[in-house]
Amino acid sequence: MTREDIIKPENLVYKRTPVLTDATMHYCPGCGHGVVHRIIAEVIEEMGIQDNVIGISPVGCSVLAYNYFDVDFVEAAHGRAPACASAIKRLRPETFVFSYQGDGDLASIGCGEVVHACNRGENITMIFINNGIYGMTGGQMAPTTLEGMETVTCPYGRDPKLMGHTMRLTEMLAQLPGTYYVTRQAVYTPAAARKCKKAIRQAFENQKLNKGVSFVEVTSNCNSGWKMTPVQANKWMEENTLKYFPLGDMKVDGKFDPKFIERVATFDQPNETIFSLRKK
Ligand SMILES: Cc1ncc(C[n+]2csc(CCOP(=O)(O)OP(=O)(O)O)c2C)c(N)n1
Ligand code: SF4
Ligand SMILES: [Mg+2]
Repeated sequence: MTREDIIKPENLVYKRTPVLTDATMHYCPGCGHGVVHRIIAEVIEEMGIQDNVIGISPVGCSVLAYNYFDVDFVEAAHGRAPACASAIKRLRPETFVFSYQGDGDLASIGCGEVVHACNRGENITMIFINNGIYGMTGGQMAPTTLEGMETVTCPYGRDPKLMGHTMRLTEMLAQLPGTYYVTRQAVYTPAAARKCKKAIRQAFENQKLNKGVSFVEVTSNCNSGWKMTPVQANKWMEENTLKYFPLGDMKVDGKFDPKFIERVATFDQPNETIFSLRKK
């Protein structure tokens, strides 16, 4: 096949979705944020709702998300995206509203906001990027940092006696009656990204039903904060993070997944939470 044949429109196998702008993303190579942005944009394009979507961007590495999506956007103060999203959806119920937050934003400073928005059962889509660290500010410990994991604020590894346990916030939210769909996905392989896209599509489609929050956690890496190459970070995530934050649905159509119920029943076994990630 010649170059001319390859570039014919009928042979096109990949194109950039028009829901992403031409702005160059500032994310580190290998970071999950860019992949998730693309997935969300593709879902918006495929659902034909570009003119009827309002996104809420957080404070964190994805603070500039509003520059990358060609849809209406509001920037919320740190942790406040669920409150902003709730108000916007109530005022404009005909729009598809989604919040986008990191783990420092959602699980730390915004922990109260997200719990109450989920408890109220707001009819919105929430996207939660859990990379186990505060990426933007230089790699401080987040509630989701694994036990034993080193960060700049726990350089000897997170000690649960001093710093609390690694928080599985998504599992907590699934138990609130206001959540209708709760799932944990990842984007570290093409297969995982495809599954994640299905979940994000579902989370947007659910807004048509007006049944409550659709919450998608995407377990991701922060290769810069973790001081690893992108390949090392994805391997590390698979070997460590996914053991504590396993992928899969927790709640679908307002009902618990049986595997999720089994898993939650083991949470009182303290040994399950002990990791030995220290490098020494
Ligand atoms: C009220 C307030 N407190 C603290 C900060 C500083 N700050 C900016 S981003 C951030 C953490 C971001 O981490 P995360 O939400 O996990 O996003 P990531 O960069 O990892 O994607 C913090 C603490 C701020 N901007 N505003
Ligand atoms: S610092 Fe971490 S979260 Fe931020 S863009 Fe880089 S890899 Fe992604
Ligand atoms: Mg983070």
